[in-house]
Amino acid sequence: MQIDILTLFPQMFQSPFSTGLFQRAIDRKLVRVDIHDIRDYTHDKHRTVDDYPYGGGAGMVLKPEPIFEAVEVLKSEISTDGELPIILLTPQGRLFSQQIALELSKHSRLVLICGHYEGIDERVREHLVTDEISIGDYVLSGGELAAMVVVDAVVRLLPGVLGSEASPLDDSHTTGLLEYPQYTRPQVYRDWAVPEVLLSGNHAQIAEWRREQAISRTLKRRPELLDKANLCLQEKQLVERLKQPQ
Ligand code: JD8
Repeated sequence: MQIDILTLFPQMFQSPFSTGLFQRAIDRKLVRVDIHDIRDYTHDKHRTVDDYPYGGGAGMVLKPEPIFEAVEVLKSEISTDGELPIILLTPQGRLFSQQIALELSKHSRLVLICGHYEGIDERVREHLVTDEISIGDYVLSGGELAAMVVVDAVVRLLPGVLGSEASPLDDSHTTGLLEYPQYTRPQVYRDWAVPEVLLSGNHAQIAEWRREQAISRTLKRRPELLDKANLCLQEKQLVERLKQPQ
């Protein structure tokens, strides 16, 4: 997969993509992430990327020309078979989810556009962008951190990025349940003991305990997730029992 990111703050992308899982995926050529400075696509002496809003009002608006030109250069560079998603990170976008990450991971190429502080000329949305994504209902100062969130969630789904032992299909939000509690040594820390069942060596019983914990935790913290989770009859009965007042 090749990911191109358009931004006014290329430096912001340095550390996340040169660390851990990302670095490994890039080194192994499973993904390529290219950061483009929108300012490089201006033509005037001052490298102007924004201007006053028509109709007046506070703040500035990102000009359309550098963004169109940057995307057009990217489009001309490659013969993408199939459509090229051009994604704008914006509070007005569809709410990002594991489902959307999975959908994006099927493309061979993605272009992400990040604004910062200001709004963006509406003609970019209307005539260039093919998808608008928001990572959540809170206000960020720009699209950069949102782009990193999207890229992180997508890249770990690419074949070969996770080690063989971890499967993205087991992830919480793919299974539809929150994760069960985990423990490591010491067996007793400050009087707090690890649940007995985990020391039993009885793998069937451990699996059952973990599934129960995942279900009761989900019911308590994110009950709306249970509606979409894949539960067997026995697990559905457990949910009903847990719902009864104790
Ligand atoms: C892009 C500028 C700043 C501040 C309007 C547009 C995503 N989930 C999310 N929250 N916020 C953003 C986001 C915010 C952005 C930009 C994404 C570009 N801003 C805001 C308030 C006034 N501008 C986001 N994805």
